[in-house]
Amino acid sequence: MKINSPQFNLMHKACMKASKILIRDFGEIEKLQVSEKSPGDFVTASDKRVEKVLMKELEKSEYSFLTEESGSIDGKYKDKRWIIDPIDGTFNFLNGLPHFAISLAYEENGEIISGIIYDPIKDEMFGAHKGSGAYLNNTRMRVSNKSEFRNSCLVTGGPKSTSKIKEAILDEYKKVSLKTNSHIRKSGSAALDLAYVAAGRYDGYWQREINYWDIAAGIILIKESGGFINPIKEKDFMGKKIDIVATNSKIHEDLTNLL
Ligand code: LIP
Repeated sequence: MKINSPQFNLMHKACMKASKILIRDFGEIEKLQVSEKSPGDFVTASDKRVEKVLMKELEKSEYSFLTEESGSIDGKYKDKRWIIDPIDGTFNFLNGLPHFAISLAYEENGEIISGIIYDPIKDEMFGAHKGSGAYLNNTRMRVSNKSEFRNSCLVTGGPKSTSKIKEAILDEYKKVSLKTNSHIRKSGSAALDLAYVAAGRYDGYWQREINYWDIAAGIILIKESGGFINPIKEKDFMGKKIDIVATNSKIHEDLTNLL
C-alpha cells in the first residue's frame, strides 16, 4: 500500500498478523455450521483472540485504545488512540458468510488520521491516511460519479434488535427505498459498507445508532476518496450511538434531505 506513516505501518503489521487467526477461525466456523455445537461462543472467543493480537502489536506505541471488546483503555498518550473493531460483520462471520472485516483507525486529538479496513477472505485492504489519499490494495480509490439519486445504489444496516426506534428506522428505509428504485443493499458490515462507498461500489450509506468503532476507519477512507461523511444531526462523531450518512458527495443533499 502506498501510504507511509509510522501509525499506518503499525496498523498494517497488526492487521496482517490478526487476519491469519481470523481466516483460520472462519474455516472452523464453516465446520461448526454443520455440527451440533453452537458457533456463538466460538465467535465471541474469536473476536477476543483477534482483538488481543491487534492490541499486542499496537500497544508498543503506548497510545490509548477504544475497542469493541475491551472498551476505553488509557495509554501513556491520551490524545492518541487506536480504535479497533476486530470483526465487523460478526453475524455474517457467525453464519459462514464471507463478508466481514478488521477495522482499525488511528485518532489524534479527536480526529481520525489513518484507517484500515481489511477483508481477509477477498484479500482486499482499504486504507487511507490524512493528506495521502485512499487505496484499495495498491490502487488509488475514488468515490463514484453518479449524481442521479433515483439510480443510485445505497447501503444501510440495522435496526438492532435492542433498538427503541426500530419502527422509525424501518419507515425510513421504506421512504428512501421508494425514491431510489429500491436499489438498497444491506450487507451486515458497516465498515465494509463505508469502504465500498470510498471505492465507488456504492453511491451512499446511512445508518442509525451505529458505534464509533464500526465507522472510525471508514471516516478517513471516505474523506480521502473525495466523499462526504457526517453525523445526520449532531455536530461530531462522539455520541454513544451515532446516526451517520456517507456518500459520493453528489447525492449527499438528496439523501440527507430524506433522513
Ligand atoms: C455490526 C455492523 C453492522 C451493523 C450492526 C453492528 P459488529 O458490527 O457492522 O453492519 O448493522 O449495527 O454494529 O457487531 O459486527 O462489529
